[in-house]
Amino acid sequence: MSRILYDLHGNDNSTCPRYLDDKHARITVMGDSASGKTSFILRCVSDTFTDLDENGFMMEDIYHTKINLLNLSQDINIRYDNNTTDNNNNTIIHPIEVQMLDTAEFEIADFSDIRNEQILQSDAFILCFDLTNIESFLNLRTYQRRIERVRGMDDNVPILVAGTKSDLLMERGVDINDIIQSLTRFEINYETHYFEISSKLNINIKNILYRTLISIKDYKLEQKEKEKASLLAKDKKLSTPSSSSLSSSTKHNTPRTPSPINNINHDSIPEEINDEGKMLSIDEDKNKQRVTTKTRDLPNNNSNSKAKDACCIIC
Ligand SMILES: Nc1nc2c(ncn2[C@@H]2O[C@H](COP(=O)(O)OP(=O)(O)OP(=O)(O)O)[C@@H](O)[C@H]2O)c(=O)[nH]1
Ligand SMILES: [Mg+2]
Repeated sequence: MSRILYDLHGNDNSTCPRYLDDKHARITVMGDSASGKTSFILRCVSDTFTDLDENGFMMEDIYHTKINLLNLSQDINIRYDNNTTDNNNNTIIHPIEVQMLDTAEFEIADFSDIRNEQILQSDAFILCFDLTNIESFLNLRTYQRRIERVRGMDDNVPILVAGTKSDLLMERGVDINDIIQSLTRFEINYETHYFEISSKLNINIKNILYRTLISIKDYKLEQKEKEKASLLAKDKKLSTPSSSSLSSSTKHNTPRTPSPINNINHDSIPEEINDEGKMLSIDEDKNKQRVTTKTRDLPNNNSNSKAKDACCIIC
């Protein structure tokens, strides 16, 4: 399998902690096969819907788009409170470069490094299930557990849930009360982090995208505050009388506390999932599926810019 990871940006900010990068957002879309992931992403980035055939299956892609949060909020009639201002107190609204990773369905035993790396590099996750397919709903917890195991239980990385194909009203197979109950159990806020969407009819697509980007903003802010607090605490400790013998240069050379994001011990990721408490039945003996990867050009793009410079109607 070829590597498919989020793009690094210019000026080699790959070493920059994710919480300092407020111009880019990386969203990983997960869910069972045929749960509507690719259709959702294509609606987000190019405002199109194509009835995808089997050729669309099992491909992992990264799609790019630019989104202006203010425009997006106006489209869905939500007041956008932007607290980012320049020196003259003017509001700064820069478009956010959004990357959306379309993952292939993964097996419960798939602990490949590449998958873990994808999870670590993400700023948010959207878990898709098909409202007409109960199994895809029951499998949601698997994806959430995988994220928790790789990123740690105390990482509040945004996880949103999309119930897809909401236009297929007559075929709906998942009860709303079951959804509320399960999400509450998984500590996912049903009111703010759950959306019933239709990529076909373009229902709630902008709403879930907006909520995801706002959640990313809040999450990065929270990370920044945590980092600041930890540095202050360190400084305070160093300036106590017991440490007065330290020279000032020693203090300034104090290494930065590693970001919680970068401070994950890969060795601590267990070899297998213990699924106590999971509400789903998964065939653990299924053969691991091969994942193929490919970068797919978006419709309406310049010939050599691929998905990268796509600018959707949302901008
Ligand atoms: N009616 C309806 N059909 C949809 C919608 N979204 C996706 N579909 C159809 O559902 C099927 C699966 O959609 P995909 O977007 O390919 O699903 P996927 O999750 O990317 O599937 P894999 O790539 O196999 O993991 C396709 O036939 C889509 O046309 C929707 O909102 N409404
Ligand atoms: Mg797909």
